[in-house]
Amino acid sequence: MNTPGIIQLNKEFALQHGNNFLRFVTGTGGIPVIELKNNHASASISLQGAHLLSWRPEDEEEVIWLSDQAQFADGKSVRGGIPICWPWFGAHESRPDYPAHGFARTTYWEVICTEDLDNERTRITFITRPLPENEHMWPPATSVQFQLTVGKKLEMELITHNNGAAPIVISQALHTYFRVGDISKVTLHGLDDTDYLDKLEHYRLKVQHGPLTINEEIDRIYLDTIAECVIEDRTLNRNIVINKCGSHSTVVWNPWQETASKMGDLGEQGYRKMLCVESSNAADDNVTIEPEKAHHLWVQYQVQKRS
Ligand code: TA6
Repeated sequence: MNTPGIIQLNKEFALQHGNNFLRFVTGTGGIPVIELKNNHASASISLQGAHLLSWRPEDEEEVIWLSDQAQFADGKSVRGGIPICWPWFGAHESRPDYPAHGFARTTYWEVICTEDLDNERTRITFITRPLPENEHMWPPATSVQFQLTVGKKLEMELITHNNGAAPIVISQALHTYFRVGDISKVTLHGLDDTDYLDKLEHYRLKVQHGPLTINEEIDRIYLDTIAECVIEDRTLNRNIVINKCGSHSTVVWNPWQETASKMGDLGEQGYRKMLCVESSNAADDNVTIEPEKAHHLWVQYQVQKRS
């Protein structure tokens, strides 16, 4: 975006209160980025994809992993952060030529509101509208809004409205790349006894027994689960607690070394430092939205020190 565009965004939506701020800057590749700080956290969000790139609660290390090989360019998805997969998750059901994980992560989102909530939390509301290059892929008569609240906790809400006269069906995910100290010293809790589809074995149905440790490639859709998940990180000595609503599936992904090396933008050792735990509506958890109704996918993260 050109400088006048950034100046205009700052005029309309910048916030400043003492040392706390929200401002728009030109990020890598010329993509506009929001930088913000309040009493409890700092964050940055790219307007392409309304893609959160960083969330750092006060006195805490970065929580979100971003690849050092991430590419920032128009229409390119960013490896890391929190991509919004919408209005479908994974490959499109009937159109293999459509982009994986939908188009929301590579399209521009407009800011419609920024709010300073008592210096404790900062809220940004985004919408995205059909554009000539993607309108053929939109579910008919649909609008979508994304609300991000940054503070001690990170809260996100992805709201899909059906404004039409017929039901619509979507799938989606907040494809969060969590930053971990060392994947071999991480345990994921919350999915014990849960059925999952193993993408690495042609979506074979299996059952999780006990907590999850990761020492090889993993790509799973856990089914029929609304459970809180906890990433126990013994290196960074913290737990990341994940809560959600409006989602009955959870995706867990780490490409491990070999697959990562083929991806080109994950970096040599990146897989050691990340774990995707995605609050989703995936597989049989597709969502049908009736006319004049909306679906809310709500997610909240918080960090707790391990004792
Ligand atoms: O959410 C897991 C997954 O669907 C994996 O199968 C893996 O391919 C990953 O997402 C990344 O997808 P992307 O399109 O960003 O390369």
